[in-house]
Amino acid sequence: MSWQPVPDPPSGPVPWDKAFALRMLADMVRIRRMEEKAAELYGEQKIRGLLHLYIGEEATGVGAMHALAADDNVVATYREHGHALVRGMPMGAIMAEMYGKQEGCSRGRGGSMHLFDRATRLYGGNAIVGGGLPIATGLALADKMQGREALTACVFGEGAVAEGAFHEAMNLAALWKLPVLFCCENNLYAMGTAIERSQSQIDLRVKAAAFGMPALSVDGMDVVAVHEATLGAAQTVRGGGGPMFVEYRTYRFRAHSMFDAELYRDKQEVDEWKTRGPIHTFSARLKAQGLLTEEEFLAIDAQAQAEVDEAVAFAEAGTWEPVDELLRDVHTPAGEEVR
Ligand SMILES: Cc1ncc(C[n+]2csc(CCOP(=O)(O)OP(=O)(O)O)c2C)c(N)n1
Ligand SMILES: [Mg+2]
Repeated sequence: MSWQPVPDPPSGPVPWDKAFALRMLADMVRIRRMEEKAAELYGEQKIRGLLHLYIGEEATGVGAMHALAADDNVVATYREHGHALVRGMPMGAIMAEMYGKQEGCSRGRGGSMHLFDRATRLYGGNAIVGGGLPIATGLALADKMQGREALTACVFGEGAVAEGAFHEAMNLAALWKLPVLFCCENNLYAMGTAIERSQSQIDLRVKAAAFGMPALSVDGMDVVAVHEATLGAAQTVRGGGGPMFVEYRTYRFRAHSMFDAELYRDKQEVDEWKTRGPIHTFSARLKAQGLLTEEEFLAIDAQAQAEVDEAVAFAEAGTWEPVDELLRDVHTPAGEEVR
């Protein structure tokens, strides 16, 4: 169990116009409904392999992804369904990928952990903890050398901070002033290991300071705080200020993956964090401000549910890759023996 006290729920005025506020709310609800359905489909063995849900962490992905430009790159982890959706990948392509169908964004060859989309510049989910950091740093180096304006947002969990790749990527990005926005989603656990059991220094901003990199920490359950902080950080990076590190303090409500008995944390801790749930706390703030009615909330929810139903129908109607195509895209030319 984590020793860290659960902060008060996010509150206070929302400094956005109604259309933008509802867009943010709708995207959080879309992720929630899509993933609840994915969990159900996993139980039915329609989705197989590994599946890591983002439920509880939606404010982080939605707030951060909306702070990026269409031309920016995103590198993520295996917990990336939400980021892909907010970046504009059609829900049907995500669902079909999870099903393993050809209509999926990676032709069904990647599955849940390997969503990839050139059109929205999503350079992958990644199954290797810390694996995305060198990729993001390389993309940013390429952009800098080619004089592109874009930045690369690198999303990773706090578990990656213990990896050598984190330190190597942070060092080079800082040394070469590369346009990388390091987005650390600190949900307090790496599988069953609480952060204080794996890190000698749990103030992660200090890690960035070791590389002379500016850093900030933000409430990852508060979509307003996440968005505003990420906008500011992105502006610094884009302006040639070099990389920045942003820690989002968040929490996952579900198990690490579908195989996890959750013996490492008390139900009471999860329940306490649920009082900070990003969807209901943000909705309450909007209602208090007169920016949202219950009818509008129900309409947003119904629309998300309809999108999920459509995505599932798309995946169901999809095609399995023919067995004789399995060697396609494997480095050895088709027809030659693969050793
Ligand atoms: C290099 C490497 N080591 C170990 C694993 C096994 N593993 C998968 S997820 C995970 C925990 C990562 O936690 P964190 O980075 O905090 O991300 P979260 O799952 O909390 O989003 C581990 C250790 C792996 N996939 N890659
Ligand atoms: Mg974690």
